Amino acid sequence: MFSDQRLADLNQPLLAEHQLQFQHLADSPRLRQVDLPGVVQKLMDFQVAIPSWALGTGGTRFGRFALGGEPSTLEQKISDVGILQALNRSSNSISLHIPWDIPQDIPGLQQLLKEQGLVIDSVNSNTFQDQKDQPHSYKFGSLSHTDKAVREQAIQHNIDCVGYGRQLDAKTLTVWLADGSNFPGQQHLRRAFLRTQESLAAIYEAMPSDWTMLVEYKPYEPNFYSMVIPDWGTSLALCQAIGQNAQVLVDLGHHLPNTNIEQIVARLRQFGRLGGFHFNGSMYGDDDLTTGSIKPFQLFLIFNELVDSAVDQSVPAEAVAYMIDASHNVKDPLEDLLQSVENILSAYAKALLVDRETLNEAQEANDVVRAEEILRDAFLTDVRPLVAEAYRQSGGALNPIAAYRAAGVREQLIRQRGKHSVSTGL
Ligand code: LRH
Ligand code: MN
Ligand code: MN
Repeated sequence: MFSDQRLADLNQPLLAEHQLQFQHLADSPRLRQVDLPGVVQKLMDFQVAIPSWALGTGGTRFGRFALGGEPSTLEQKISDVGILQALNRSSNSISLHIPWDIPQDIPGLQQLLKEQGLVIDSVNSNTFQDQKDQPHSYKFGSLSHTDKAVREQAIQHNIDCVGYGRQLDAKTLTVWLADGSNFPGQQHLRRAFLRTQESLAAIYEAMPSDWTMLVEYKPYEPNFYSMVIPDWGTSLALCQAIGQNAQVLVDLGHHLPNTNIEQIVARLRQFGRLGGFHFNGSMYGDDDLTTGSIKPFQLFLIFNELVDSAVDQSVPAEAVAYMIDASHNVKDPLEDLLQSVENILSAYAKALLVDRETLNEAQEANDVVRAEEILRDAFLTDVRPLVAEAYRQSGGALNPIAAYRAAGVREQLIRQRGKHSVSTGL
């Protein structure tokens, strides 16, 4: 859909203005000390995975308003991520959700992934819904269930997910559990934790040694009295009990209001247990809004911790898996994902502009205002020319959303797939 020539044609009218803006930024006295080509290179290297379940219009329990042209097969989902990747060159991987995306034609999928320059980064298990023909129900939990037979079924499902992932060269299993209780007394809190730990350990044992298990936490929903893994402390304790390749996954929407997420990120980096992110925007809770749409300063502060810990020799070097987990019901999902990626890159760019040496000095001297102003200087910089330059240098569109609209992508997808195609997902 987007050949190099097509992208060059779409970029052409925007090029002169872009160059002016980039130069203006490069000439700013505050940034003269900064290695801007180095920053652009870091942005070009940064990749964020796209979840297969965010490519269709999200619904709420009250309803769903289909947009049309939604992908209904794994092949179509890969092709949609290919469109994003062609435009921003920053979304080169896909996260699968089993059983919504059971891979069938493995050689065909491998070929398609290769053509689009994509990889499968992780597989997510699903023990929060009962599947057709499944002998046991997850109504009262899965890995934490009181009945061993239910736990074994859930363990086996996770092992099967690893099997599917291996066929497509994924190396990460993400586990999010809906397990918990709705009423006081319903569940024995310690025993539920221990059963979960045992089940996760069994899955971990069955995983190849070069795989990572990401353990996601969430304070409430679908259970409203207690969740078995409600917070990062519980995730961390489970990971520490299981093994070094078990890591904590931070979903930005899975915190109670006003939680200091950047501090959680700093702690997990320090302990060598930050495995990855699910990026999204949150006003109240697990809203799954566009990343950076509600709290851009918080997103910047999270990236500030990531950049700071990356240059600190005392922090364990570890791979962090970046993924978006957002989906809702009023935007075109592909435009929403382009916005999310752009907001993530902007937060990263701003974090890279922080004058870290002066910040350290100000912190050591307890100069509160100076320290805060250093962060504000970086946060308030308009980094859009840097992000656009990263898109351009990596062969993408200077303005991915404008290019998406100018090319009439959604209209084409509706023509190909119809007005009522339905995607699997949340
Ligand atoms: C539920 C949830 C969670 C998982 C996703 C698959 O809250 O959004 O974040 O990662 O479903
Ligand atoms: Mn998530
Ligand atoms: Mn969620």
